[in-house]
Amino acid sequence: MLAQALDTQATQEFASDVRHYLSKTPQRELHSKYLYDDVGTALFEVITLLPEYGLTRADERLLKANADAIVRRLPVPTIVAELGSGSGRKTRWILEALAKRGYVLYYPIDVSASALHACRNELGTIESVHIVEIEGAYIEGLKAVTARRSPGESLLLLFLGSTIGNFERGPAEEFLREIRALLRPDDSLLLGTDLVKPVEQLLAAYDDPTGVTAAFNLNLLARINRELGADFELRNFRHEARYNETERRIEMHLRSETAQTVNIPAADFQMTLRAGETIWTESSHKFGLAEVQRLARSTGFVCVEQWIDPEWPFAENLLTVGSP
Ligand code: AVJ
Repeated sequence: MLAQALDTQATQEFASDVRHYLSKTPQRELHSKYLYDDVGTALFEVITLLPEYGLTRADERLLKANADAIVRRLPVPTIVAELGSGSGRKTRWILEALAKRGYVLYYPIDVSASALHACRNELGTIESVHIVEIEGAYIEGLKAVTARRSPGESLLLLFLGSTIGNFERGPAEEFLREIRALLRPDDSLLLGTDLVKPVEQLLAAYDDPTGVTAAFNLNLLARINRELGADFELRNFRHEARYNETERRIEMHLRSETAQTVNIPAADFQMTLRAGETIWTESSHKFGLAEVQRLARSTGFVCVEQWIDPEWPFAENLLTVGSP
């Protein structure tokens, strides 16, 4: 397909999702996957540097410290695929550890072409590692990988950074089952999960005093303005992070500070927001260690090991395809 046609298709899907999620009652929503356009991706990279946001550093520390231990559990040869590779920075340790045993094929899967470029820049020079970029959504990308591999190759699938936390708990389970259905015995899934921690610590991580997370959240409205011709007045909205105790998750919202009407021409949509009404843009679920083990079991995996960061409660969980 022509790039132009793909672009039009993506924009139409964005428009119809925006209309659908903003129409939800009583709580309007936007899908968190749309936070990551080029601006959003760059802002998220800054978030990972904030002192209040320890998640990414914990993820990286764990992978760096335990790459050899993780790799020791994998058959030879093992190829690697990653869901939402981003810049690929934390993947280096796993690839280097695997490359000690021989040639490694690495498939980063990402919807963002710029993330895939960054990934090649970051990892393209590691000796014995061959990168094949897959531009696309998670499941379609994973299907493309499994369709290409040879019978003797095991797969290590990486799903890092607690991105699983963006799913509600039911859909997270369904998603893991879908992944499981595409895997074979001997395959594994390395799943990063942010752990439950004191509420004050979580609120500071998702509402930092420099306002980077606020910019990251507000950029979603700016993106709708840019791509769908909308007239969101960004200064009339405020970033808000809440902890939902029952669901054990951080919720990001955008609060309309006044009563206002917004037009989104490309989505053929108009809405009037009440003063104080919010648009829910993202959830970040937090996990317990035993919960991850149960989640693995209930989706056809076995959690064989968990590595926990002592500084910022976060776990790297190695799941293998269980015997039936
Ligand atoms: C990339 C989904 C793991 O939920 O912590 C960071 C995204 N949102 N700050 C997270 C995010 C606000 C992040 N994940």
